[in-house]
Formats: sequence, structure tokens, C-alpha cells
Amino acid sequence: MKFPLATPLVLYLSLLLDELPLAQAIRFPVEGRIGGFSNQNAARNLGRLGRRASITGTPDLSNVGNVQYQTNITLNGQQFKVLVDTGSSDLSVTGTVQGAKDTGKTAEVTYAIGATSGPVKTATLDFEGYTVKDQAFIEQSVDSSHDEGGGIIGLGPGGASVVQSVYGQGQGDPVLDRIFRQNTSTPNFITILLGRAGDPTDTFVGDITVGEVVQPFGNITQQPKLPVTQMAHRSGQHWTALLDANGIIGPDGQKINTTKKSSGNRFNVMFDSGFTFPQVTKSVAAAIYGRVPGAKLTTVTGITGDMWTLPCSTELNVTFLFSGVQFPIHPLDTVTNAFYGPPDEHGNPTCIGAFQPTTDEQEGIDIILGMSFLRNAYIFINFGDFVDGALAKVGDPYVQLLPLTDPAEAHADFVQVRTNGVDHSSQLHLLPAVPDNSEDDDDDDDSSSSDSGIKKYLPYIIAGSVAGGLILIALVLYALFGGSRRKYRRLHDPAPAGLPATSLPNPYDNHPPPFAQYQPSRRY
Ligand SMILES: *[C@@H]1O[C@H](CO)[C@@H](O)[C@H](O)[C@H]1NC(C)=O
Ligand SMILES: *[C@@H]1O[C@H](CO)[C@@H](O)[C@H](O)[C@H]1NC(C)=O
Ligand SMILES: *[C@@H]1O[C@H](CO)[C@@H](O)[C@H](O)[C@H]1NC(C)=O
Ligand SMILES: *[C@@H]1O[C@H](CO)[C@@H](O)[C@H](O)[C@H]1NC(C)=O
Ligand SMILES: CC(=O)N[C@H]1CO[C@H](CO)[C@@H](O)[C@@H]1O
Repeated sequence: MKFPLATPLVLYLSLLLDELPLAQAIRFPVEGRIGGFSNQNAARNLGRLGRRASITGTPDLSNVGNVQYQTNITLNGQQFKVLVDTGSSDLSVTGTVQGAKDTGKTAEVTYAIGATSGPVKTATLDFEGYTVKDQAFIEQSVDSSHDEGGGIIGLGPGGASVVQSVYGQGQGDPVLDRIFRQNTSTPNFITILLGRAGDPTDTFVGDITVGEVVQPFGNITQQPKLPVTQMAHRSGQHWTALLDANGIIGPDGQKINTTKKSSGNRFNVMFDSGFTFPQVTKSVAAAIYGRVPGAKLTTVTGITGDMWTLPCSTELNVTFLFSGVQFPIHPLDTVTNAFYGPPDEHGNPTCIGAFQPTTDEQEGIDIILGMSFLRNAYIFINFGDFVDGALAKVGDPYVQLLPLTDPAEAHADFVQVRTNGVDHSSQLHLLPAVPDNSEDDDDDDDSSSSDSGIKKYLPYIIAGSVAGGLILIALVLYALFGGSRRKYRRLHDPAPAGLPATSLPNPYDNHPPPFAQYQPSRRY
């Protein structure tokens, strides 16, 4: 693979196009196929099904080049294609919803990139087979960064919902709280399965379910329950859990030191289906990528914050550990070609390390595991009594994860896709480990806290297609996809702009709950 220096744009474009129609092409199968179970016990039960195991039902997610996953919803019968985001808790759609009722309130949600704002309206929602009357949502008007028919569905804990805080608990509840409380027989969990565009063997696009599991992965309910770590403020609550101590195995087979300066050695991890690139500490990113000959920490067109860039042929094996269960990361995810870094000195394209040294710090959260992780772990989120109005006896929320990636199959995929069928893995000679000074591992670091408080709310864009003046690519994407989505994805913090999380009005204190029969015992 040698490319003339003169054509980086064309190269970028052609590779981008290479990937995207694939994502498109695999959206349609009624039954996807999936293979690969790395968990030994799961493999015993499910491995027999192997690659022929059909995932039952139609895929409810579409995958845009591994950078965003979307699902269809309707409001008053009108269809919107919304980003699936476990990192925020509000529904927002772009355009005008016919017949929607105006509540007289407005709301604004700021994400890690971009923001959405507009009147809070209500309409009848259809989502995943559930119908909710008078669902509150933000009606965002169409502008240069919001395309008609798009939107975001926030699947995070209701306590972090901005709409709920302005419109009140009960009537202002996010979608899942509404679904769970309108029929208390609906099991209060969701699951998300993300497929991988460009995977030669597993072509299932992805699925999202409410109150049921995707077969043949029913075994996820037997996986260890990871308690959701509770945050100090309800508005800062996310779907989080603790990683095992030193629970990341690096490419050299050794555990990466996750000792925190503040306290303990277990990272608090947020699961965020809206984040394209997992956010890890600088030292974790360096331990994964920094020892690869030719790896560089640099800026990449369209991506905010530095990324490690390295030869696309670099196969790196990284494994995460939760409750003793291994979650191997597919090497196509660890080093991704969803974006390309600056060409190397021979003019060859460089790929990027998807586990990004964090650019976005959040109180109490050490790392954010986004899509590049979640493609390797089917996730089950039990809301417990985080559902608005739930009684304490419902129980504590928890997360279960089922490993999806079989290292041997992943290795074969990588060799086929990235190195023309030739196994170069024995030629990987990592540079000596750099002593870990761990200076960046501490999110309580005073020197950065004021800085990060500002950064946190700065809208920015991961926009491989539009930043840096690559308008042409934007136009091609527009033509391909009818302009219905932006080629970026990185969402999370639902805290409203300009309001620090701690100063958010507590809607429960200010407005007594409208449903007297409910006795909320917890403000999450
Ligand atoms: C969403 O709706 C569009 C248009 O009706 C359809 O082409 C697409 O397949 C749907 N996507 C999913 C994930 O169901
Ligand atoms: C409530 O949920 C249960 C279990 O999913 C279902 O069997 C029942 O039909 C639902 N009731 C209504 C009124 O939708
Ligand atoms: C990664 O793991 C696979 C499966 O165990 C193995 O075949 C391959 O050689 C490993 N590659 C590297 C570079 O360590
Ligand atoms: C891990 O990092 C901490 C903090 O920098 C350090 O005190 C400790 O010795 C390290 N542990 C190992 C095994 O390197
Ligand atoms: C890993 C895991 O949870 N395996 C379980 C799958 O389901 C069977 C039957 O329900 C159990 O026996 C396994 O332990």
C-alpha cells in the first residue's frame, strides 16, 4: 500500500468512501451474523453456534462508518433518525414536529461536541415498539449543524435530564423513564449491541432493545453484575462501573498501572454509546500506543485533541477486565482507519489509536468507554430504582457486559483486512516502557481542574469530513446520505451550558412530583 504524497485528499476520500458504503450496505439484512465469543464459559454455550449464529430480529441500529449509531423513532408519526446516546438523558429532534404541543419551556443541552436547544414540546413517541403519549422533547430548528430529521435519543439516567429539570419530574421525564413507569411490568433494562463496519466476518449492524435481550446473547444476564457507581450529584449521574484494579492488559501482555493519585487503583468507567473514541488517561494511551515504533502523538484533521497515529498494519492486543472477565478489543478497533492521520515519511497513510488521551474531563469519571470499546462488549443496563418514581425496593442499578470478540478470529480479521493476508504480528517489537510518572492520572489535579471546567462545555467537533476545509468530502457525504447526518460523533455530558452541574435547580425540590402515588426515594 503505497500512496503518492500529492493525493492525501483523494486517498482520504476514497478510503472514506470505501468504508461508508459498506456501513450502508450492511444495514439491510434482516438477519445479521455474528461470531466470536471470547469468554470461555460463554463460548462453551454459544460458541457452537459460532459464526452461523443468527441474531434474531431486524437490526434496529444503523452504523455510519463506526462513528455513529442511529435508530429510527417517530413523533406524531413523523420519522426521525436519532443518535443512540447512553451518555445523555434528553430526546432532541431537528425539524418541526407536526401537531406537537408547546410546553412554554425551552431547554439547552451541551454535549462534548455541539449542543441542542429549542422549545420543549410534547408529542406521541414510538420507539422500539413502545408508544408514549405526550413525550417531552427538545425541538431543535434546522441550521448548519443540525440536519432536518436528525436528533439524539439520550438513554442515560433521568436525573441528568435537562428537560426534566425545566419541565418537571413525571411529565418531563426522559423516554425510558416514561416507558418503564407507564407499564411497571416492562422490565427496566435496555441492551445495546454495536456492530463493526469493515469486519469481514461479523456483519450484524447493531441492535438496541428495551426490556428484552438480543438472542443468542441471553447469557448476558448471567454475567457478573457491575454496580453503577453513584455520583455526588444527580445531574452528573451516568452509566458507570468500576474497572478491575489495573484492569487493562496492554499490547505487551502486562497490566497497565491504574493507580490514581487521589485514591485507589480502580478506574470509574462511564459507558457512552455516543462517544466515538474512548477517552483514557494520557498514561494509559501512551502504554497502549506509545511503544509502537513510528507512533506519534499528533493532531488529526477533524478530531479535537491529540491522537496517537501509527502504521495501519499495527496489530495491538488490548484487553479490559471487569469483575475478572476479559474483554479483548478487536485490533481493528484499537487502531482504526475510520480517520487517517498525517502520512508517514514514505507517504503511507497512518491510522489512529482509537483510545484517545482524554480531552474531556468529568468529575469522578476516569475513563469513558465509547464505541470502540462497546463493539467488543454487548451491554445490558438495569435501571434499578433510577427510574423516576421507582420505589427503593426495585434495587440498585447495574451493568452487565458480555464479551463479543474472540481474539483468534479478530487476529484473522486483522490480517485479512490490514496486512493483505500476511501475519506480521511476530514482527511487532515494542519499544521499552517509559517509566510511568502518572501525573495525568488524577482527575482531581488542581492545575487542570479550572481548565477542564471550561473545556467541558466547549462545543467541538470530531468531523473527519468537514473540518480543515474538506468541504468536498462533506458534499460527497451529503450526496450519499442526503445530508441527514454529520460525520462526527462524540457526545456525552448532558449538563446544561453555563450552569455548573452543582448549581442545577433540583426539580424535585422546586416542583413537587406531580404523581402523588410515587415516592421517589432517590434522586438519580
Ligand atoms: C430507518 O428508516 C429508513 C427510512 O424509512 C430505513 O431506510 C432504514 O433502514 C431504517 N433504519 C433502521 C435502523 O431501521
Ligand atoms: C405491560 O407489559 C407487559 C410485559 O411486557 C405486557 O405483557 C403487557 O401487555 C403490557 N401492558 C400494557 C397495557 O401495555
Ligand atoms: C494478538 O492476539 C492474537 C490471538 O491471541 C495472536 O494470534 C496475535 O499474534 C497477537 N498479536 C500480537 C501483535 O500480539
Ligand atoms: C503504579 O503507579 C503508582 C503511582 O504512580 C506507583 O506508586 C506504583 O509504584 C506503581 N505500581 C507499579 C507496580 O508500577
Ligand atoms: C458466561 C455465562 O453466563 N454462562 C452461562 C450461560 O447460560 C448457561 C445456562 O443458562 C449457564 O449455565 C452458563 O453459566
